[in-house]
Amino acid sequence: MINLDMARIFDEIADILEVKGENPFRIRAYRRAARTIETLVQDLKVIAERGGVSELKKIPGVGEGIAKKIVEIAKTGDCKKHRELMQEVPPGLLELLAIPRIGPKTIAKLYEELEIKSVEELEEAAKAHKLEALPGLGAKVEENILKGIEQYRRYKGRALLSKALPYAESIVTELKKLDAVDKITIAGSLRRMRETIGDIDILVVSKRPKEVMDAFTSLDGVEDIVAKGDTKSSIVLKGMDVDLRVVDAASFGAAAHYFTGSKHHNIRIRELGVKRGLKINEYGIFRGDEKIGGEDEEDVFKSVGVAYIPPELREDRGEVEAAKENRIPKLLELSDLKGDLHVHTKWSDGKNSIEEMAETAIALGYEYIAVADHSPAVGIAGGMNEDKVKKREKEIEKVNEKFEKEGTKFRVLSAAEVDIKSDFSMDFPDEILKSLDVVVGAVHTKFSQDRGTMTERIITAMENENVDIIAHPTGRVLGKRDPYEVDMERLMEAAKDTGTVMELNSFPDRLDLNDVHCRLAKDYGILIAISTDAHDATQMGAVIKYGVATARRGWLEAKDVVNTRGLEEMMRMMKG
Ligand code: DGT
Ligand code: CA
Ligand code: CA
Repeated sequence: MINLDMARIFDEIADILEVKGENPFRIRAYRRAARTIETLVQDLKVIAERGGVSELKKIPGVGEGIAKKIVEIAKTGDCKKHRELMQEVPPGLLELLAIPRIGPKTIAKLYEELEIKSVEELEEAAKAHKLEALPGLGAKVEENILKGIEQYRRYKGRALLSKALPYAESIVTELKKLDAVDKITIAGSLRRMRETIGDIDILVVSKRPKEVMDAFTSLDGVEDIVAKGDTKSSIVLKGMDVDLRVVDAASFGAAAHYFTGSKHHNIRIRELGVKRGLKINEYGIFRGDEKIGGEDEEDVFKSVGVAYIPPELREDRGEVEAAKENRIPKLLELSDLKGDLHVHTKWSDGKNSIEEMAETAIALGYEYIAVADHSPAVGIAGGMNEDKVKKREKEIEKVNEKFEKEGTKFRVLSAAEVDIKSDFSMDFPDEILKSLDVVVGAVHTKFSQDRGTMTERIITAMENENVDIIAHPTGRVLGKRDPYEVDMERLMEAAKDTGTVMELNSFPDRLDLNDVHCRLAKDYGILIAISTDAHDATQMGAVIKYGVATARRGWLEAKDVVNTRGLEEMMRMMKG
């Protein structure tokens, strides 16, 4: 049972209570607990076993009732309240909650009146115009529900950062062309660079909002105009919801802060304001009726006496306290990186040759790449046998000689992404591992092993003196595959003990380690390698920014990341 599963149970309880129309305070309590638990680095089960209810209650958002349930789940793997509630509603009904534009009250009504309990039944009823007749619904709602279902199906609620960011950037580019736009910024979760994005938020300063809104609602790719007003409009663009707000120049900073969020971060800042007799909202900073600031975002932080907090940190994970004490880290920048320690070539499942990958890396300003082609066990990925490794070595040497002759300061490191097999052995014998400059160990099979076994499996790999880096340590693929169960704290301890580096895989559907794990790694004093896992040359430059963003969200500084070092220093920091 991992924290995420506990969070899911509390979310489901909240969902059902919501459909049943129960007390909103209770619903909110479950949701709040779920959000906290999701991002908690410590293992809840361990806390429950060690300290019980009293220890659990120290976690923000966890009260007596929820603490008891956590203890129950930790002990039995199950929660009675959850089980009982689940029996009260048909399973499909909860899925309906994930459909945009339809709320729990409507869902409850549709269930009572028409016995609608699945997305399919809802779609059928809406198409047959059965909803129109119900009190309080009507044709417009019906139409909205159908659009909502379509959207839900295509995007299941949240989009990957890598999808939302280019859309948002192109909207900003288009709107910037308008004379009526004085200033424009991305806000919301996208500015915070969360791994998934609910909707895109954009903020504009303009004296002629109508022109801006007209342009916004007629952008290329607009599928629907959900709302159009002078201060706020919402559209659906290529399946994504986009909110645009227009504010006065004098409110821009306050609005940028407010709409960047997160909501919990905002609440913390607002509380600090209240202590100083200030009111802080999206319009500005006020003492009584007098507006004392809000034009620049810095005003907000200054007014409450804290240092500037970069957007990636605004998650109410201790950043406000850190800013108070002037301990905001100097976050990693893309330009700090000097190489990529996990890329593939034609020697396994990559598209490009070693030389092509190297040329691209040089163009990115790197000093080295580690070509980490697959080991044999990963058959579908064209894994290399030992003979191939030796042949590849010759080509690596040739490429390196060429660079040396040219006087290019660049080195291709001979590496492999070696499968950590389910029997805990490595997929190459030690002599091959020893011959490589960098060994990247990774799990590719038997994701279903239990938590203890999976943890031991990876720790055994870390204990091999030839294994330098553990790639994508939880194996998750966002929207496709949940992380396998593993005891992250024990992995971190073992990484520390053995001097093993852990990877932050920059692929936007991996981002593994995630932001919370990166922060944990930093606390443990473990080095992170931010790698791309590029399977073609263009990916190397394209996805690295998502890795850097995730590292920043994990509070990482250049010193916490091994590939910010030059070649010699980086190699000295590796184990084998
Ligand atoms: P998302 O879209 O789900 O990925 O996440 P956000 O953070 O972009 O959330 P969104 O789009 O609902 O709202 C944008 C920002 O507006 C949010 O980060 C903080 C601010 N905000 C929204 N509602 C509230 C609220 O009720 N209270 C406060 N303090 N801020 C709010
Ligand atoms: Ca948003
Ligand atoms: Ca929004």
